[in-house]
Amino acid sequence: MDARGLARSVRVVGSSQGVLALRSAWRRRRADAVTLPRQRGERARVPGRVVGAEERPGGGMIFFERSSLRVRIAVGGAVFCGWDGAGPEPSYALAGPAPEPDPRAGLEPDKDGGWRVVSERLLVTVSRTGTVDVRTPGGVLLRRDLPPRWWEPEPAADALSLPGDEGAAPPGDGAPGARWLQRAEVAADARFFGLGGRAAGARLRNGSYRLWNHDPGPFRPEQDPLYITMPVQLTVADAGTHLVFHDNSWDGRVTLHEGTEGRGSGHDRPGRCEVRMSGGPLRYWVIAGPPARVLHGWASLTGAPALPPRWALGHHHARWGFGSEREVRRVAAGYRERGLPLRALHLDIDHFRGHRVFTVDRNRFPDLPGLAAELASDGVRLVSIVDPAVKAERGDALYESGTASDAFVRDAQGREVRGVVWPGETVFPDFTDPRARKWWAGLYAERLEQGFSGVWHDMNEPTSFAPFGDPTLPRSARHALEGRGGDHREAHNVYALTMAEAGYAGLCEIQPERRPFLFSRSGWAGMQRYGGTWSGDVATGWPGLRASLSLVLGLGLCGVPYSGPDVGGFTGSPSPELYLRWFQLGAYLPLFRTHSAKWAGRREPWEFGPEVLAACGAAMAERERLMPYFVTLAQLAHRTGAPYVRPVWWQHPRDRALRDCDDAFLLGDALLVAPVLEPGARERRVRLPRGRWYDTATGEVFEGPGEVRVPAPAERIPVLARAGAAIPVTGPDGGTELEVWAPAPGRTGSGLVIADAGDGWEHADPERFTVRLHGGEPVVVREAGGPVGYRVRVRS
Ligand code: NBV
Repeated sequence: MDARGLARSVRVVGSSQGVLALRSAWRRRRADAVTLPRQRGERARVPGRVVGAEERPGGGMIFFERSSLRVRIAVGGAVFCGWDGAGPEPSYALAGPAPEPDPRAGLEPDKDGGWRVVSERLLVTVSRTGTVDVRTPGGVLLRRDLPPRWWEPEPAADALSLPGDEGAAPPGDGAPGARWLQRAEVAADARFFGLGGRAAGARLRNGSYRLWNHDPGPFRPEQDPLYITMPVQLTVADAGTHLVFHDNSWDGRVTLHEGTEGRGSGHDRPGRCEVRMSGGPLRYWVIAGPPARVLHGWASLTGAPALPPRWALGHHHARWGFGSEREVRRVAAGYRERGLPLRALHLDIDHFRGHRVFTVDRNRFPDLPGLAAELASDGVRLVSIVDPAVKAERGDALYESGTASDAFVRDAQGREVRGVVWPGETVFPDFTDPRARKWWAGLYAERLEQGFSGVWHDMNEPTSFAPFGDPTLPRSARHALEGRGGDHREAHNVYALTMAEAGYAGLCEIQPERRPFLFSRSGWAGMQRYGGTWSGDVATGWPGLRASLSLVLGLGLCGVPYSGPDVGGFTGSPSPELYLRWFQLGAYLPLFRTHSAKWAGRREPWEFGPEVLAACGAAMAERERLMPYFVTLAQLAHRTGAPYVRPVWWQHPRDRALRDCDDAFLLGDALLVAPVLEPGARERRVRLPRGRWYDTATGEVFEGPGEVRVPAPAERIPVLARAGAAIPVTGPDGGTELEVWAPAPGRTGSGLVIADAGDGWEHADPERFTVRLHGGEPVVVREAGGPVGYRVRVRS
């Protein structure tokens, strides 16, 4: 949060907070100045020349004069490179132990004294000075990592890794070790995606992106970084698609420069990418292949995306400042009376007693379990916000129990680190400590007893209000880091990830028969194992609407498939038109939630006039109709890592025009959604991937690839269906039916249904269908044989 944000929060929670925040910011500055090693001189180091190599499982260890490089190809094809003795573990990103090395990948001498590791899917060559090339088996270059450079603090630590050092833990005692830089080159035509949630994406333009989770306050698209940063880059080029993940949670920066092509002159300038880290290990993974395979590989490495319960795929409504049970009932009734299918209501910090997490203000919310039961009978769940900061006050039950469990972050002198958040002076659980996680996990029982069905983690970058400097914990604050010990410089970016781990474990343990519903504002690589995320405080305005889509697309490509914006934006009052266009986009995103700040205008669909209400009603009805499709997409994301919301180049990454298009998206394989992102538009251009597409509203046929104009009246945004698609939808009788779009002549189509029970862990078998033309009419056949089992509705 910046000064503006602080000023606003001070207005909300009182000026005494401002004084506390000022004191805390000074304390933070002093603690860091006293504790963190002052920068003396630095000595630069490069690997030097190769001096030897040894075969190791999945590849080998290559020794240089002043460093070593472990190259290891895993079963499944992911390549691991670790410099200076860094191994794949320990890692907060990996879902479990590092994947087994591929026994078929071997080390061989290469030309000019270099080495190479050859596997079925990739060829890795290491030059005698430490340049690492990753190529397709056909020899096409995907990326070239130039020899890294380290800067060791003086007097130089003995960072030279000797033979036998493999697997040594990265610096974990809080010493930064060396900062480092690695430059890479990619194809001149390559486009970059990823790096977590970046509002200006989804395609990342030239520039520098910081890796440090941050609460920017209400943000506009040009603001960076935001709440979720990740050293995960996806590069898409004619040569192929690949993901590179630098497994390092320290503060860093990625600088990207797209290349330029010499148009046949042979003078291509490669795309460049530079990663700088302020400490921690230099180790990275590369996963290559078509986009779907890359995301599958990423999910295999870092974990399957959590499966939300079915209700979480419906419409949610939230507001900071419902303020009372009465207001919650009024809003729920507003939806009910208008026949608008609402699935969840979210209670923000105003339902806490004095903003204290895991409490209830009983004056304003006297009977939450009763309210929850009443809403549940209408199919509406309650979701609770959960902030990590705990009011630091003797006698406070949560504070006392956390203290008894020694759960809070301490400074180098062993004193509790205090910050300032909504309840006033607060302490922060150290989620990198397994004991603290266990303690925290148990607290979710209280939320479930209050009748909540899910949780919404906020303020977990972590944010501590500060009128100056970084609004987080001191960089010198100590963390357990699973027993290795270290400080906030290493723990900061994984704070929310480990909080999510605790919350998820708690919910699983307390309600083992239910799927936890959890989404978190901040996070890091691997967060999808525990749940999703949302846009955070996206500023209301047309740029914010566009940013909403960028965030969802970009996060999906980092393996986090479940997310969505604050529909209508967090701040201010959107015009009816902006609200409607946001709502129409939201209806096709995994998390479909209206939300806003306490000081912002209303976000209920009926607050914007009858036309907007009618169009919002239509969008909500369509969302409900598509529910079986969303359930299938959630299952697919869980099983394969493929995001629900995919860039339009997903199946055609070599189509350069598609690569540059980020104003539309594919929802699964079957639908292409083209939101209206500009005021006044009543039609829009849509760039189509190859094949035949139908405007689902008019039935008009379009042939891709190419750009077409599609009507976009106020009542709806353009949605196109792929020819041959069989889409599971809710039929008029409430049962699932297959909506079928005829394949183009001479072609076939397909469909998939994964009909899960909506909650619980029972495995549902995928049902696959083929669509063929017979006498000009589409016919659906179950691939496993037997009757189709669903009513078929032909739409074209
Ligand atoms: O808890 C209040 C808000 C919440 O509504 C929002 O969604 C979060 O992103 N929260 C941030 C804290 C304060 C924001 C100024």
